[in-house]
Amino acid sequence: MKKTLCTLLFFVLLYPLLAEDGYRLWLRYEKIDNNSLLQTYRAAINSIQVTGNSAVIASARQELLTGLQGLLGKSVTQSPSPGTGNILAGTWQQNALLRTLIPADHMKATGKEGFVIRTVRYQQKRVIVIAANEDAGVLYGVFNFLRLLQTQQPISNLSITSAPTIQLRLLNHWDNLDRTVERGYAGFSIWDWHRLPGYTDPRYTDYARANASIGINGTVLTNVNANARILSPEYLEKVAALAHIFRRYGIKVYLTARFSAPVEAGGLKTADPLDPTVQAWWKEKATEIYRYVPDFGGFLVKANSEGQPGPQNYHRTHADGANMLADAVAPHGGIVMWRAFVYSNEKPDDRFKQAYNEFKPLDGQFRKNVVVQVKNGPIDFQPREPFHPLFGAMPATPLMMEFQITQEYLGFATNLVYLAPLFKECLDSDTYAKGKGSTVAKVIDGSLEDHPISGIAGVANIGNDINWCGHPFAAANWYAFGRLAWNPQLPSDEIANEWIRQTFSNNATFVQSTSRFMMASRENTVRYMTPLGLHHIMGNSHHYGPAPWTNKAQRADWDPIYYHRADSTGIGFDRTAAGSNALAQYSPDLRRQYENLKDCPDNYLLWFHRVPWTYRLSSGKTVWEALCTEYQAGVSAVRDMQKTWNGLKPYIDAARFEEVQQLMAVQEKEAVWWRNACLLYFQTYSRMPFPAGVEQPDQTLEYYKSLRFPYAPGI
Ligand code: GCV
Repeated sequence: MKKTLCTLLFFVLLYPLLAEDGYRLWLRYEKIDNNSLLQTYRAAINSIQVTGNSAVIASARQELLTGLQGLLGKSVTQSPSPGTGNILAGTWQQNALLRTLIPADHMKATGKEGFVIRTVRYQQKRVIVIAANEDAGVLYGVFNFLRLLQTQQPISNLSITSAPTIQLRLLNHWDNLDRTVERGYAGFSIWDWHRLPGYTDPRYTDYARANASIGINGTVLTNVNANARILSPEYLEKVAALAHIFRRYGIKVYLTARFSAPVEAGGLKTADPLDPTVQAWWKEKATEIYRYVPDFGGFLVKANSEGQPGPQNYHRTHADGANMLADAVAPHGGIVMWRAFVYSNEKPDDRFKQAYNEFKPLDGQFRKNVVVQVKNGPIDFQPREPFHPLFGAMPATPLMMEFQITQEYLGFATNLVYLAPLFKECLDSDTYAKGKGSTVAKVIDGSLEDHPISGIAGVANIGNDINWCGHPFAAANWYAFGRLAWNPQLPSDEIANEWIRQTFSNNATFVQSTSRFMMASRENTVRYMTPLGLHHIMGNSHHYGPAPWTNKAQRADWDPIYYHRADSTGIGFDRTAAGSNALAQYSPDLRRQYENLKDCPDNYLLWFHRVPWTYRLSSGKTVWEALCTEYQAGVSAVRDMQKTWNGLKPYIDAARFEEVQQLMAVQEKEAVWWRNACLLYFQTYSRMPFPAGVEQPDQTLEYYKSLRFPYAPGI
C-alpha cells in the first residue's frame, strides 16, 4: 500500500520534473507556477469561442483549448454563442460581433497574416478579442496570446497589433530521401519517407504547431543537393500527405527541383531551359504536382553550384533557368527561389566575389515569380561574415535571405551558440544602397524597392532526436529564426527571454543568467573559432573543429589556407583595391569604412586586410597578441558559462540540466582544441611567444594535425 502510494506520488509530483526531454519545445503549457498570477488568469478565462469552420481555425481552437487547460490547470469550455466567453477569436469579416468590437481601421495594419489582440468591454464584461483578416492570422494571434501567458505577462488590458513584414518565412530542410540530413546534427530526417503516406507520424503535427507558433508559413522538404525522385508520383503522394497536415497550420510545402530532372526522370536527352520539350516537361510536371498538392508553394533550386547541374551546362544563364521553371509554376500561383550560392573553382577570382559577378548583371531579367535566395554572407555561413554584397545591388530583383540555423560551422549540436545576434547583425547592416538606412532587412522585406514579393529562409537544424535539434539550446535558434522572420526588428535579448521562459522557467534568476550567457555565446564562439575576421578554417569537408593547416582539398577555395593566407610576413585576405578588390562590390560609403585599415573594425580585419604579425590594433596590441588573447577569452567565456549553468541546477529539471552540463563540458574541450590548434599553427609563422594569460597547449601541433573524423555527422 505504502509502495503504491509512493509510486503514485512520484508520478504525480516528480515525474513531470524528471520527464522533460525537450520534445515539447517552447509549447510546454505547464501550469502557471506563480499562484497569484494563476488566480488572475483563472478568473479572467473560463470559456472561449473561436469562430469559423476551416481546418486552420480548428487548429487555432484546439491549440487554445490545449494551451489554456495546461497553463490554467483547469478545463476551459467552449461557449456556444458569440460574446458569452472571455476569449473571442475569429476573422473580422465573418464575425458580426468582432466587427462591432474592433473598428475596421484597426484591421488594416494586420494585412493577410497579422492580427489584433484587444481587451474590450462587452455586456459589462471584459472580453479578450483575437481578430484577423484571414484564418492564419487567427492562428498566429492565438499562439501570441498563449505566449503571453507562458511568459507570465499581464493580460488585463491588451492592445496588440502584429503583422509580418516578410511574406515567405520558410525553413529549408537539407534532408535526403534516405533520411540522412546534410549538415544535420540532430539525428535522421523527420520525414519518414518509407512509411509515408500510409503512416503519418504525430510528430508532423507537432512540427507544424511549433512552426506556426513562430509564424513560419512554408517548408522546403528536400535538400538543395536535389534528387529528381522526389518529383515521381510515388513520392508526390508522400509529399501530399505532409502538405495535408501542414496546411492546417498555414504552412505551404515547397520542393527542391533538380535541374537535370527532365533527363534523369523524364528520359529526355537534354535539360536545356530553352528547349521546348524541356519546357513542356516542366509544365506538365508542375501540373502534376499541383494535382497532388493544390497549394504547392514552388521550387527551390541550387544550380551550377558544387556539382549540381544547371542552365550553364547548356550555356544558358541563371535567369534562363529560373524563368523556365517560373513559367511552369506561374499558372498555379507558384514561385521559384533560385539560389545565388555559386562559385567556381575554375575561375581564378576570389570566391567572395563570384556570386555577385554572376548575378548582378542578371538584375531585372527574372520573371515576377522568381526570388533570388542569397546567403547572409559571401562565403558560407561563417561564425562572422560581412553581409553579402548582392544585398542592395540588385534593385530590380526581389532577394530573399538564407540563414543557416543548423550549426555547420558553429560547433554542430555540441556548442551552445545563440544565433539571433548573428541574424540581427546581418539584418541590421546598412547596404547604403539608397542612402543611409538601407538595411539588409529592408532589402529582403521588399520595402526598399517596393517589391511585391519578399522572403527569408533558414536551413533547419531539425532531426528525429527526441528534443528535435540535438542541443537543448539549439531550439532557441529555430525559435529566433521564426520570430525574426516575423519581425526583423525584434531585439535578440527579448527573443531569448521569451524562449527561456517558455522552454525552461519564468524564474527571474534563471531567466536573467541564462539570457546573459546566451546573448554572449555567439561572440564568444567567434573568439575561440575565428577571431579578428578569420574565416573558413574548419576541418575540410565535415567542417568539424579547427584545421587551418589544410591545403590539399579537391579545390583551392575549400582549403583554409586560401582564406587566412598566413605566412611569415603576416595574415589575412587583402580584399582592398590592392588585393582582390572584393570591397568594390559594396556601396562607396561602406567600402570606405572597410578599405581604410585604420577604420576597419577589428572583427572584420582579416576578412579585408592582410597585415603583418606586428601590426598594432587600436587597442595597442599587435595582431599576434590580439589573436592569442581573443582565443583565450573565448575559452574563458565558455568556462564562465559552465559556472553560471552549474549554479542554475535548482531552477530546472534534472534531465535537461545534466544534458546541458555535459554538452558544456564538450564545448569547453572543443574551445580549448580550437585555441590550441590555431595558435600553435599560426605561431609557426608569427614565431612569437604567447602573451601572459594565454594558457600553454597541452598537446603538440602534430597531435592536432593527426586528428581524423571519418564519421563526423552531417556530411
Ligand atoms: C547543401 C556548403 C555546405 C554544403 C551545402 C552548400 C549549399 O557548401 O557545406 O553542404 O550543400 O553549402 O549551401 O548549397
